[in-house]
Amino acid sequence: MGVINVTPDSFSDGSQLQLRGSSLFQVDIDKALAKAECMVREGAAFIDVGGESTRPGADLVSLQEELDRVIPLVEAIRENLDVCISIDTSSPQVMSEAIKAGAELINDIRALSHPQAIAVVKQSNVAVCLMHMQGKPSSMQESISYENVVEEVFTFLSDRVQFCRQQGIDKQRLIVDPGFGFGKTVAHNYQLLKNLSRFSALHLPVLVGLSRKSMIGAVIDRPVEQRLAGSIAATSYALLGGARIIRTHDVAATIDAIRVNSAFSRV
Ligand code: 8Y7
Repeated sequence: MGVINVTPDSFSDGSQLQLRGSSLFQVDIDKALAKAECMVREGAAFIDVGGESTRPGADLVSLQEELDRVIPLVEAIRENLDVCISIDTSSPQVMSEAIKAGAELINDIRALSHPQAIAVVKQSNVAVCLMHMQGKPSSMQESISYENVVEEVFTFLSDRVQFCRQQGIDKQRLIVDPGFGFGKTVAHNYQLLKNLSRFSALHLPVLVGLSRKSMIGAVIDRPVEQRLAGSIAATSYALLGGARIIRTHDVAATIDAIRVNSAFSRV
């Protein structure tokens, strides 16, 4: 899953997608589409389009702004590329508009916690990625507390899966994600990575996002643009632990890691 963030403060690529000479943030559709095209050529099966920055302490984005950022890009990808479009949002209106524009996967870091989100999912046949987060993006790294992070994340995901199933969402439409970096210390993140196979008890595909995250930066002491090798190392452990979808900013290198893991797993 290749990531395309269309946020002005995205730490890894948003600023590069800003239109030259405009003071207001506007998405450069041609650039974003070219980037998506490149990721598809490199082997991405999904493109994850996000317009809300979830960095700790990031500004809240208005509904209209989020729609303006993501919907034209979803449409452009739908018209030009043969790839599954994932929409990274927690807003039911954005989900609904993105589905109309061609999105087939809802990637909700808030695991459908908005009261109207489940209705949107029910009225469609899109897949949903349910992710664990402790707290909310603005303050999630401030007061982190777990007795047993692996079991608490497992129970949360298990409950959200049960909720979706009770609402009539087919199991085949669900994906789970432990949410690396979302209200977790570096140690919690590595405990989750080491015990990722625990989540196979949910009998659903596991998605992980490790790419360039601070859990990588914290151990190698490098800025975001120098975290590829560290991210690939972590990705290999995740694959060994049963991860089925890897959310990444670096598709080509991640595909290589997946191929090496497949060869390793086959013998
Ligand atoms: C994840 C994610 C981000 C993740 C899923 C970043 C939107 C932060 N991380 N979605 N989103 N899983 N499902 O560093 O780990 O890319 S944003």
